[in-house]
Amino acid sequence: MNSNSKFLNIDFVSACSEKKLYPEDIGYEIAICGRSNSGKSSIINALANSKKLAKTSNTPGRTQSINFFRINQNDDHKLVDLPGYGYAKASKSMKRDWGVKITDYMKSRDALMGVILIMDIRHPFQEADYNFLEWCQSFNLPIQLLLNKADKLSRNKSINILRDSAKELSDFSLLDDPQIFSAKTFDGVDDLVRKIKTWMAS
Ligand SMILES: Nc1nc2c(ncn2[C@@H]2O[C@H](COP(=O)(O)OP(=O)(O)O)[C@@H](O)[C@H]2O)c(=O)[nH]1
Ligand SMILES: [Mg+2]
Repeated sequence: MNSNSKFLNIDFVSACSEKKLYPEDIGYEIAICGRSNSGKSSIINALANSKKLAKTSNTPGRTQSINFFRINQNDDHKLVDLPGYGYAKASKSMKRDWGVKITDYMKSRDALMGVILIMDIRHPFQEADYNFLEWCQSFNLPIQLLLNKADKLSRNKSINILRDSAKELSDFSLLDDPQIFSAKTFDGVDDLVRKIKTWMAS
């Protein structure tokens, strides 16, 4: 993997609405999860220093497909943008559809080796986040929590929330220290690029 660049070279592979369309289950994959609108797609763009690699949206609940991205032109290393959960206005059938899609993905991928969980730093740890965290734990994967949109708060406020979040996470295992992040100002991008490279090299 190219270790010189500050950013990752990321390119889009496919958007899959069904399991049978997934790319081959080889190499290492990191899934990006979180409530809809928390900034999953924006974070993929920030990691690549690109504006339009992953489609971002002001309307929550848009990404319903599972989107695969290749890292550094290597089919063995992928980031996966999962459909967001916790969208209050989602219909029952949308929620069921989300559950099926994400369960199909999480249960079937041997390549999956880590999860990046995104929360909006202004309202972290909603009920849907706890549910997801608990469920996610059963897969025995390392989880990195990012508190995104930190540009919306003062530094002091962000640090207080970071501290509270670390306490919240102490009940869960396999979680690395949470990080403050901003896909807008690139705060935290260096650390996340480093983390992804470490995960993929292990
Ligand atoms: N201010 C700010 N806005 C952000 C940040 N990350 C994402 N957004 C905005 O939040 C909205 C949802 O982002 P998106 O990446 O589509 O979220 P997703 O649904 O989780 O993929 C968009 O309007 C983004 O521009 C951030 O770090 N700071
Ligand atoms: Mg998205």
